[in-house]
Amino acid sequence: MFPLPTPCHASHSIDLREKPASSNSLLLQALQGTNHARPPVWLMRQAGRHLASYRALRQKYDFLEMCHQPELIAEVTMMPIKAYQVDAAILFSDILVIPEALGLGVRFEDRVGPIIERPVSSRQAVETLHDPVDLSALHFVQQGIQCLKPQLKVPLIGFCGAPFTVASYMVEGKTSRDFKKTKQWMLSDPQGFHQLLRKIADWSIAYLNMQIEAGVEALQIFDSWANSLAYAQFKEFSLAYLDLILKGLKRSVPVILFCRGSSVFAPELAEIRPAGIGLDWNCSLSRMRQFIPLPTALQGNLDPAILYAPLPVIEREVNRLLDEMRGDPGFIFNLGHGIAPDVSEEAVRTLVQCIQKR
Ligand code: 1CP
Repeated sequence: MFPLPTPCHASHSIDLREKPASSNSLLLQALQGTNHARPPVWLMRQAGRHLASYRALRQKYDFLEMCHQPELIAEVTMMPIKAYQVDAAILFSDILVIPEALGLGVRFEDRVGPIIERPVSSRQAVETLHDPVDLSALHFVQQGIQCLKPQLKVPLIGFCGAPFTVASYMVEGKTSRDFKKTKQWMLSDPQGFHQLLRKIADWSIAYLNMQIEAGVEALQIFDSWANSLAYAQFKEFSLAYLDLILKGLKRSVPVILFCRGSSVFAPELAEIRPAGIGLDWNCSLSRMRQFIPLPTALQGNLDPAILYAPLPVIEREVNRLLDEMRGDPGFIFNLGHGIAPDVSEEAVRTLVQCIQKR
């Protein structure tokens, strides 16, 4: 319907003998706990609606249509790199491409959010979901990564949703406030709910391995709704599957675990030995460091609402966090959650420059 940007023929242009330009990047060093320069900075949801360039492109395409086009994946992923020179790129995609690949019918409605047309609500329904033997329904992601790699000089972070968070959308059919259906199922038929989580974890492992093969240099797993779980529920229904995913990855690519509620669950997350943990803004990062020793990287954790503040306040708060984590070789500057869609680009630029001029 609309003309696509110049098609990319990435598979022809990658020189596999060449070491990636980003192999000694700040991000990858911080993920090994060995960065002695300034901390790297990237921001969750950096490739999204707060960018005017994104909103302009979005006028022409439906969101999922954008996720399906390798050239558009590359174009949007590059937008925050061009706008702010952040130290890492995050793949433009969504955690709900897995339910889509499972055939549940996913669409995104403006001002509503994601809708799953055929939610999953029983053990019988889980049994009909296919195993990840054929990933062709996700090949656009692989092609997007291949398209991006030759243009990128900073590491590319691939991602997926944590099984619990993805399950909550598959069960509720939309964004939920109380996770009533999810919790009712979890509590009344834990074994059936475990089958669902296991199926999503198997898909996530296959999907992340595909991203690794295609060239991502780090991964982040988003457990955006972990904060709805009680402590024991978190261990049984979320952490166990994060562990399964970490153990299922074919090659050792550093993985950052981010969950809302991480200030409560971080010590448990550290036990499964990810390369890094993304912290929400409720905790003090330097205090967290006392419980989570190096080389585990700590990522975060500026309150995303600080981006609404006057520019000098943004600078003050960024400097405060930089001072707090000064000299920590495993610190990655980020927000405690994603950038809100109505934040100004000037605010984001102020934040990034404040870190990069240190
Ligand atoms: O209307 C639009 O233009 C779509 C807005 C949008 C964008 C830009 C959505 C819809 N998803 C994305 C991209 C996206 N999603 C990225 C890549 C870009 C980047 O981070 O820079 C990533 C990593 C995600 C991950 C994602 N999707 C999460 C986990 C992260 C988080 O914020 O907690 C979740 C929960 C989703 C689901 C989702 N996708 C989009 C919406 C509106 C939602 C629902 C959020 C909710 O339920 O509150």
